Amino acid sequence: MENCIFCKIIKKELPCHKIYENENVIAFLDLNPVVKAHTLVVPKKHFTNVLDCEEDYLFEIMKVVKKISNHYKTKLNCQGINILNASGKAAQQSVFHLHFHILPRYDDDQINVFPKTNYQKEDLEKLSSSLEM
Ligand code: DGP
Repeated sequence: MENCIFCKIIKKELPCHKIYENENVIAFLDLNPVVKAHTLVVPKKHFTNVLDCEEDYLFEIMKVVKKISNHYKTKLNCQGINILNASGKAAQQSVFHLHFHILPRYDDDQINVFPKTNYQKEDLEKLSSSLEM
């Protein structure tokens, strides 16, 4: 992928602040961190997002997500971790190379990644039967 910024980082054509790397996955600090140690976990193979990612590859990525999350729990003494992914523009994806965000969290950090809204609850019974796969 010629113009993909994360492909360029993977190929070492652009710098990054690397936390971890193996054969399939690289993890580095986000350039626009929401919290301290905001980290991106990125497959070395180019996928646009979760929707087109091979399942086996997804497993390799999640193994690294878990490894780094546990590392941060010990190293940073954080009390929680958010693992976030944006798949698609409507979901606020801005870099179209699959990645997962790891956000170390603290009880008193005042960050709200799940804001309360006035969204009207639907009839969940109806909704679930219409969505059942
Ligand atoms: P998303 O909006 O979910 O697609 O997240 C993309 C993230 O990537 C965003 O938090 C900022 C970060 N980012 C964009 N360009 C670069 C870059 O060149 N280097 C690094 N380290 N992070 C980047």
